Amino acid sequence: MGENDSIGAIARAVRDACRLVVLTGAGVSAESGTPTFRDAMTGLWASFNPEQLATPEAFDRDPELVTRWYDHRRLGCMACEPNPGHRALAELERRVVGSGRSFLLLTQNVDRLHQRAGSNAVVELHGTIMVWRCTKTGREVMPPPTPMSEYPTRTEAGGLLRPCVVWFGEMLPESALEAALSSLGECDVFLSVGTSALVQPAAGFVFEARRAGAVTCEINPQDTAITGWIDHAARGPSGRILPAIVEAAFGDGAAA
Ligand code: BV8
Repeated sequence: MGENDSIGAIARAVRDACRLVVLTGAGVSAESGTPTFRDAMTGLWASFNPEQLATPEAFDRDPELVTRWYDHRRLGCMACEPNPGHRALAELERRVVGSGRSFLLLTQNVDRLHQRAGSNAVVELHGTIMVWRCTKTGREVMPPPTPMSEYPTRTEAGGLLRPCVVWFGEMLPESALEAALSSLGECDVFLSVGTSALVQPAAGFVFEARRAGAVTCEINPQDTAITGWIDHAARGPSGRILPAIVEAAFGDGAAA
């Protein structure tokens, strides 16, 4: 199936969907230049394995290093802008919800670019790098767009500030997982965008969607761990493919 055929098939699916669930990963932010999970390992971070930094044990072992890494990524995300892929997903939500159908965007990303692009129905499966909390009281703060004053950052309560992200080995927020699983259990179209589908439990969401009888679609420049369970795969960057899908589904030349 050529790229245009896949775009047409996915456009017809999302146009006719009654309950559309979208899952995104770091790839949807790649064209925004956000220091993704692995890119953030360039330069100063080249000698560290991300999975060794994104764990509670790493923070306990070296809070200064982990705080520096997350503050570096936080400021990097703030300096980036949503790309046409983020904006197309916000338009898709408006179109689906505007015609009385249900839409939910499940993101593994922590950069809040979906919200900055205008998406409202967003579930942050892995939390966000923009909010930090005290390790002692759990009190949350949104640090300003300037580097932290000290590494690690002590709180008045005598704890340390940590990012409100889900580290490897930590449970996902119960409300987020509940919202995701209940929407997957009744969706009729599932669209995976920009994820390698290697991180659990999000990697298993395609199976929940298939169990519900959904049509499954994927947008990614390359095959992923779930491509074998995908009905329609469009190969290319989401910043180009997503706007083409929304145009084909709802534009003047809407998919027949
Ligand atoms: C949990 C926040 C209970 C932090 C992140 C079952 C089996 C095996 C392992 C496990 C399991 N259950 C749990 C685990 C352990 C672990 C896990 O999955 N490990 C993996 C490595 C095997 N999971 C957990 O610990 C989860 N907790 O399940 O609790 C439990 C715990 C322990 C044991 C049992 C049960 C918590 C996981 C959350 C981790 N936190 N983020 C931070 O950001 O620092 S995950 C982190 O990785 C990011 O969220 C990021 O999203 C994710 C990486 O995945 P992707 O988003 O897919 O990004 P990736 O770079 O891999 O791929 C990008 C894709 O984009 C590629 O396909 C590329 O081709 C494509 N792309 C590139 N350019 C573009 C593009 N696509 C479109 N357009 C483009 N332009």
